[in-house]
Amino acid sequence: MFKIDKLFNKDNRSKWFIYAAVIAIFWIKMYIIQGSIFTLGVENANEAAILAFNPLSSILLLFGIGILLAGRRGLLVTYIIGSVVLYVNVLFYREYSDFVTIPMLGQVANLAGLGGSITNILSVTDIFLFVDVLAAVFLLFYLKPARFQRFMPKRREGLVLAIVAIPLFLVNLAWAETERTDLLERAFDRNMLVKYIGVINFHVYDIVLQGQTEMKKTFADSNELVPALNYLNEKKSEPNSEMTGVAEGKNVIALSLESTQTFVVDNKLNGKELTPYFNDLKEEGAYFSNFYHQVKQGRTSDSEFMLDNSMYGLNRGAAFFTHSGNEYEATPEVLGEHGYTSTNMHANDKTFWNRNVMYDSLGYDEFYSKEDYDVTEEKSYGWGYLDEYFFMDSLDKMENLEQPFYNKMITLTNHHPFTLPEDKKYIEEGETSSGTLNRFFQTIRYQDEALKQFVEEFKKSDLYDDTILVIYGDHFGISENHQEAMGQYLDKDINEYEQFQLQRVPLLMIGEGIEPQKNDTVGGQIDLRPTIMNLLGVEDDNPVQFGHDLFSEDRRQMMITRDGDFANEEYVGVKGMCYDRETGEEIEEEACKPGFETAEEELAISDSIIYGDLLRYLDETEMIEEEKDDTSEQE
Ligand code: GP9
Ligand code: MN
Repeated sequence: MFKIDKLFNKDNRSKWFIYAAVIAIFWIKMYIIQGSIFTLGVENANEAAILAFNPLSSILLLFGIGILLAGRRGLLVTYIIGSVVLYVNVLFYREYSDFVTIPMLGQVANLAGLGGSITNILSVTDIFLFVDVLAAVFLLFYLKPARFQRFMPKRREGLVLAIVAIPLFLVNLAWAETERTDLLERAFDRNMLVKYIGVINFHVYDIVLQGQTEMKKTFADSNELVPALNYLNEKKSEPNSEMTGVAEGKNVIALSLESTQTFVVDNKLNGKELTPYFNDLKEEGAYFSNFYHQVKQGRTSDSEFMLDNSMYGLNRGAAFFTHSGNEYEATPEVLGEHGYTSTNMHANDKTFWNRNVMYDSLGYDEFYSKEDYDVTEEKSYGWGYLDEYFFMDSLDKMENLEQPFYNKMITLTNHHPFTLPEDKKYIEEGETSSGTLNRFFQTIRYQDEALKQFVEEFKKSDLYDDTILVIYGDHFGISENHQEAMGQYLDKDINEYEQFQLQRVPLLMIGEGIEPQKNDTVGGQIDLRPTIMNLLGVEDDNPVQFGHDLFSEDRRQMMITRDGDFANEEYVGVKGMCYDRETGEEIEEEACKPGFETAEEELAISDSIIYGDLLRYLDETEMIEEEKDDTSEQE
């Protein structure tokens, strides 16, 4: 029978005391590291409390496993391992402002090879991070006080600790979700994850994620690429030959406008245009009015993924995070073979969306992130560096790039929650029932002003004649939670069809050889790569692309969303319903059946490539297929 007296008898009392002390010391150490060595951007008291609480579950898990496996010795070993893991992260953070992930372990090895600069990231005070470990070793092996000699944790106590860690972690997670919904699924940023679940739990999460990815990869084989290649071959369309090479050898700027939807173009608030500059600018190039974003949880990063790969992002999580270790044959790589330099410019933390890692996988030469911009408090607001300064600095950087270049630029200010300093509000707030939408009008107007400054300066620079500018919206800014307010602004009921049409984002291409035109073809971000490559006249021999040149006359007019909805020339299919694309009238579901089927098939094929990391088999598969073709021709 369970005896409560026994549990708290003298021996056990001192045992519980030691347990509590060991856990508390490690907890304090982690708290200090997370709070004062890492800069995690704690924004309010709730976040500070989460940060203080999050070490606990991981400590219990770690020590619990140690004790379960090897009793007292196990506790000591896991204490040391935990301390070393924390310290490796400290060093890594000082060098890279990032946390270690499994795919990045190679970089940890680099740390050791830093030679002279290793001294820059070591600090004398780091010794304090090991005072506890030294004290424990001293106590256990030198002083050997009787009380410690009697401290013999039982293995089943380890099991209890590890089990208790689980509900504690769930509490931690639920608490974190009060700040960020779908934290683990969306995994925006490692800094953010560590802020909410702590650095050790983050490693557990990373290991699980990596395990899942590896499993899927391991079970994939090269044969799986064949149906994908056949499908893509069947759907292939010829690009517009008149546009082939009109921008040969030119620089490309792909400019991603944050949260910019097509409904703002040529639209007004209280008689004032929301995007006066863009409205005029679009008359100078090819403007696409039925161009949709196709992103899911990876948001901006999904749009980048599609731009550079012409493959769909994933339905869950961001491929930038989950599949940064895959083999790709992306735009930067292909253009690199044609003498292009590829760069990214985005004045946010480089770890956001795992960009620092993914850009390497995609073959970019350089990433200019927050640390490369002159980010000061006066020039920042909300999400950070204000667009006008971002543009100005970026132009300077661009002027020094080796040409020809392919440069992606990503704006930031027009991001939820859409706030601005007073003196940057060039129009009044809206008056709908949604504060978010009301403020969005102002940030959109601000972005347009920043764009004006940039393009006008850019036109004066030497670069202008040698560059094509591709401006596109990355995704929606106003979610369906604001339908009612949107209805008030647009003066119509927002049903499923209207909501779908609100997912259109502007696309404008400007440059010599691109005739000004309004193009109504139905397309999406997946089509950007083949369109750009055709303009440059670059033979892009990666057959694994789902997009079709937007200028092509005989292209398949079809845009598929990550939810399996679609728009084609005639219909819009949303959540099983079918609408006439132009009138918005609801029609027989039957009419959309083929569209839904294609959407499902295409997404599944794209997923199979990413989950199976199938591009690694591309060369070998193509060779086998060619040989087969040759032999069948001879027969
Ligand atoms: C952050 C920026 C915005 O770097 O790309 O990200 P989002 O939330 O729009 O995906
Ligand atoms: Mn975005």
